[in-house]
Amino acid sequence: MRPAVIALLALLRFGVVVQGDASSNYTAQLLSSGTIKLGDWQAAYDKAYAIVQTLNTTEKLSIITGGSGGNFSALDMLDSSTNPLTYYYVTTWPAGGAMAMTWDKSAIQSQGSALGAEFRGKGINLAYAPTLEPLGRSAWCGRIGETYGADSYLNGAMGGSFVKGVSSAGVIPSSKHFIMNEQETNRDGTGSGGGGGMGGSPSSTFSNFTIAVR
Ligand SMILES: *[C@@H]1O[C@H](CO)[C@@H](O)[C@H](O)[C@H]1NC(C)=O
Ligand SMILES: *[C@@H]1O[C@H](CO)[C@@H](O)[C@H](O)[C@H]1NC(C)=O
Ligand SMILES: *[C@@H]1O[C@H](CO)[C@@H](O)[C@H](O)[C@H]1NC(C)=O
Ligand SMILES: CC(=O)N[C@H]1CO[C@H](CO)[C@@H](O)[C@@H]1O
Repeated sequence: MRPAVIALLALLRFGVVVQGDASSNYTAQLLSSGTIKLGDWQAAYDKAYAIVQTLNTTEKLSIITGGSGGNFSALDMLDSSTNPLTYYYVTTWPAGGAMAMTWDKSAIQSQGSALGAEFRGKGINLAYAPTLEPLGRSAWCGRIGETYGADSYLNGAMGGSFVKGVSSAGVIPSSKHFIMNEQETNRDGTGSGGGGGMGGSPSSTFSNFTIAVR
């Protein structure tokens, strides 16, 4: 998800809290007081702040309940990393495992851009892609081929290229799955759709995924 979108949603949620509780100004304490440095997120915060100033209460409520408001279009999300799921007449792109074997980051970025264009063409602005987990720490996991392989650095490098491609098409990439989602056992029982298995990934999995986020 783009930083500006996350900042906007956070701002709206905290903003609603502030109005209900004047004794604690969360906006000032957490974000705009200068106490906490936002770093790379400062520009996103400023953009989100500017948009929120243009919204009335009805529009704010619409956005935090999943709708549109002002110039902000509601998030319309859909799987997957290889095609806009459930649509006919769209391309089915090669899976991550096959793409990783090319060792070609620019090919993966082009794939991300082309996939993003197909999502965009369907009016979808957030794609559940790329797939970086499971890494295959559990041999029982059935969907390792969707990722770029069992190496977290490789997944970070390839996933990062894919993210750039999807973003360039004007679609928000949402890397998946949950961190340490390494097995499918009882997956459907979680109701989350993202899988709840905790396979015990080493910390390097997490640290190296930050490459894709950056
Ligand atoms: C909260 O902080 C903002 C930004 O500093 C300020 O504009 C607003 O008046 C404050 N609200 C309250 C209830 O103190
Ligand atoms: C908020 O803005 C929307 C769209 O501009 C408008 O339709 C609506 O009437 C406004 N609501 C209020 C409470 O002012
Ligand atoms: C909303 O979008 C319109 C059309 O692109 C633009 O003219 C206007 O400045 C935008 N408003 C805000 C608050 O961004
Ligand atoms: C490129 C990068 O960030 N590599 C890191 C991957 O994770 C290991 C273990 O945490 C780090 O030592 C590497 O620096």
